[in-house]
Amino acid sequence: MTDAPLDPLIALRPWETPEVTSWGRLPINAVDRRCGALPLDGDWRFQLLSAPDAPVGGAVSSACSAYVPGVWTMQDTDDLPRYTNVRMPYTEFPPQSPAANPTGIYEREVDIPAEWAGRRIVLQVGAAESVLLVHVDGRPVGISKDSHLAAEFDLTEVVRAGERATVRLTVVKWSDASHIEDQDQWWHGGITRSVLLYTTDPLYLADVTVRARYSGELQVDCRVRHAGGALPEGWYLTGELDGRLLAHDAEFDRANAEDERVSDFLGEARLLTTVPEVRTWNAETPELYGLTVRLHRADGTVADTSQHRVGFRDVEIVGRDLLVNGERVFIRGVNRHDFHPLTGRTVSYDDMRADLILLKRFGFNAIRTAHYPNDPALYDLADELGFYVVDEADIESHDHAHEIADDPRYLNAFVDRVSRMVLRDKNHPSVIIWSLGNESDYGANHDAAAGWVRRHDPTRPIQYEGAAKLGWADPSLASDIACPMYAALEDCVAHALSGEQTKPLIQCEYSHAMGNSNGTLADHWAAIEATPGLQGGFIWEFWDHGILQRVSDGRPAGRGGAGLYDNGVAAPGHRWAYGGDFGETIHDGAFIADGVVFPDRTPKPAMYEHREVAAPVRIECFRHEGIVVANHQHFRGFDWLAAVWVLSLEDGRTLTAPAELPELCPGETAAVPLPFALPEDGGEAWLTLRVTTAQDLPWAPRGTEVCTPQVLLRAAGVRDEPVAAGAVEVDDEGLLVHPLLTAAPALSLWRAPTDNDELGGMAGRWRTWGLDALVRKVVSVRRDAGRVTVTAEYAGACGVVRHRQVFTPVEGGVRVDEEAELPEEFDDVARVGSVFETVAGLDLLEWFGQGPWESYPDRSAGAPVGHHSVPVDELFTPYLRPQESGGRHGVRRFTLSAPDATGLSVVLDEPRQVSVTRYRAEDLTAAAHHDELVPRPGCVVHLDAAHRGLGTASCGPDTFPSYRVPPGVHRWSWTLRVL
Ligand code: IPT
Repeated sequence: MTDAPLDPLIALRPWETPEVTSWGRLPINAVDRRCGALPLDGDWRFQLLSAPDAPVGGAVSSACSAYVPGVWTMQDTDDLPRYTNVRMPYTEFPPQSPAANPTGIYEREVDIPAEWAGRRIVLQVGAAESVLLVHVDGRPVGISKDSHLAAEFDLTEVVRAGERATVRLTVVKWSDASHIEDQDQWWHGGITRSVLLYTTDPLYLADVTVRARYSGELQVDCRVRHAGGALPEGWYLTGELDGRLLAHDAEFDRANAEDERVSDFLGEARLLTTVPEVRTWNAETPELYGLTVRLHRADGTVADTSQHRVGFRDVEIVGRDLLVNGERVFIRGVNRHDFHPLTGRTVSYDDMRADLILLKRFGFNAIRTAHYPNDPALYDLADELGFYVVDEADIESHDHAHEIADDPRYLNAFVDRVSRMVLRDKNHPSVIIWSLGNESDYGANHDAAAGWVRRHDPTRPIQYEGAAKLGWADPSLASDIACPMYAALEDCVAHALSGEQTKPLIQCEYSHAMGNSNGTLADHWAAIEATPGLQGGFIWEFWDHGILQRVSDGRPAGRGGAGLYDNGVAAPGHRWAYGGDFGETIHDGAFIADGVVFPDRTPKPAMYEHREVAAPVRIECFRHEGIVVANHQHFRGFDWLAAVWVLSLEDGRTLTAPAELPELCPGETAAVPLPFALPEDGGEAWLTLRVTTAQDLPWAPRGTEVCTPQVLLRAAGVRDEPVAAGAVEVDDEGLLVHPLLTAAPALSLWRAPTDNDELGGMAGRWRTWGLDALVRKVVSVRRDAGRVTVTAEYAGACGVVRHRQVFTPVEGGVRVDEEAELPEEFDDVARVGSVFETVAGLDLLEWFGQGPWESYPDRSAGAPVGHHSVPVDELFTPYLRPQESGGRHGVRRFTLSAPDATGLSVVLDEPRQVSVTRYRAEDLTAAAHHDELVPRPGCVVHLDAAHRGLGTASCGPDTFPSYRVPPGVHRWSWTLRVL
């Protein structure tokens, strides 16, 4: 230890003092100072201490540096990321922290511009987790907590223009605040958002509050201050909205005047206008106006300016409906964390923009900022691209929720976090709901925060799941929305039908996207759209938070890993790390990989399912007067869309014709004539409307696919395979011998458990039943005029499946009729079907059925029926933890071929679940990470008579009973031919 007197900021031990939320920090506000500021991002000298009160090793040496903004946990320090969900990664109770408490000292010099002389100078730290201590030239300046909002400190009296100052930012990782930042994500430490210095005139805009109504009324409330204390005489404000001058609210001015313009040191003024024929804002047509507020000195010169983008819109709850501009809008939302596989919690503007663009392209219109306020740029993008935002305060006390919710020591922190979020984000039209946080039980601290919001911003509703769960209709609770998480669909529908509903029902989390998941999403949306009172929800979640990790030394690749991934897969020598991969002993494994996109933002197949359930254009049905097309938007027609008709015939033909979308208002339908004379022959016929963007949009170039609604025009005829002369070769074990098969068709009841299967408990039951290791015993092989009947038994641990295969020679191949009888014990299995393996070289799958993306019985709405063609290596979806993957639903027939067009074809008796991959189910079951998989040279082909739905049981409801595989007799048949 040094003999130096203890630093006062350290002596206070603010990391164990929840009452202290800040010291010396300026009030947050909605005046954007990013433009024209002096950026301080870049490499800072850095030292990582073992504890906040450990001695700093002399001058912080320049030998070691850290990049700002960035988390040190991803920058080659020995403090690595760790992942826990609910539980804290240490045992200390709130407000205590562990003695081993990594603390980063960031230091750099800053040259204060000479022209800033006489001006006010402010340091802004965009975000630091979890306690920030600021020193300038060794003098204590301030403290801040609240890891996802900026902290500002007035340096006017601390630095001198034209001179150099040394800024030191000390960031303590674990604190009393960590107990209320216990969100389900990686634990990091560092400065995660930009640091900057800005300057203002001593006379400055302290805050601007914009209220822009659907009616076109605009009210702008401004607060003015002077650094010297007393305001100078004669200041005044002007405002301009896209060239239109705002008027002063005379009444407001008069009231203020009587009050001596509020006070000596706080000036207030209100500007007004009404825009006739205003272009209103909503997520479909996010119209924005530019507002400039100017603060003038008495001589008319401008002392300060504030720019805002204004969206005119109303949000209100009427009855049990949440209305935007009077419309009951559907909330097609996703929960989005700040995440990047190389930089952890630091995300760039381009990254945020890419996130939102992708979401727009897949039909999302809403974001919950799970579980903390996001970077200011995200809200700008949401305003601009069109998203409804549930803005959530940085409060999750999950592990100690009950204690903290009523703990008065944390009262200040709750109100501080919620109020600071509201003060910063209140002017964004995208923000339609304030959220008090996540998973923190419900207590007086929440009510205090809600009270602050209701007084300060009566224009938006509040939601909080922890309150709502105590009674979806209870008016006394802090939540205006019934916002459950993972509620059973039948409970939601029952509530809406009960007559008891008083609040909009919008699930804050639903359809948990872990691994191969999001089963029953289409069923949810069918119910939501059909049931007044249900308004949607937020899928959990956007990201798979896999960190790019070097396999050689187990460290995060960090910023050097740029480009070391593609299409959802990490480059050789790397993998996507999840909980436990950095040597943590307490962790929650792959539960961190539960998003609809891979860690590199590659969309998972579930995204296509969402895109279709959100389709703005629907085909309702096919009637004698034509195809009935519907507009499923809330505010606009189809003029932004183009379309083409595609007719897919079973015989292989695909016909196209231009489509004219009818002029329809939201909610309207119209019949359009059938674009084709349906050919007499050709078998099963499907008509698809391929809808694309008609022009370049901020989020999609012209021609981007928006949806592909579809209707069946003609059902399949009876498929007949007449017996032909010839023989089928079957060996003494009853196994088919075929030149293109390396493993004969056998019965399969096992799939590599999905995360839902594992965490939902199904996989455990299947293992207990022995379905992963069934023992086949041939019972009889009967040959009868070219036809061979094989009976076998597959024995599990507590039951035997009888299986019969009848091999019949048919024209050019063999028909296989199969029957499996499952004992009552096996009352819910993964699949019943055939599995076989092919020779190497058959690398292209072409099929008629649903596709082209992966689809499953309860997740197939996004995969239209048609002719699809995908290389075998691209059929597999590289879920982070290997599991059942790559299935295609509703397959009628397929070929597997080599480049010289040799290969095999299979025709199925009915649309079936088929998968063709390089992996056996046991290969997938045995691997923990995708990079451990070794592809087999041939193909592993599954044809399923029945395949269990995916559901969402890793967190939430299982698939519906109708998508489960019952015991008893299953029959299926298929015909195999050589091409
Ligand atoms: C819920 C959390 O709010 C969210 O952060 C995440 O953990 C999600 O579940 C699961 O991935 S809480 C859960 C205990 C229902």
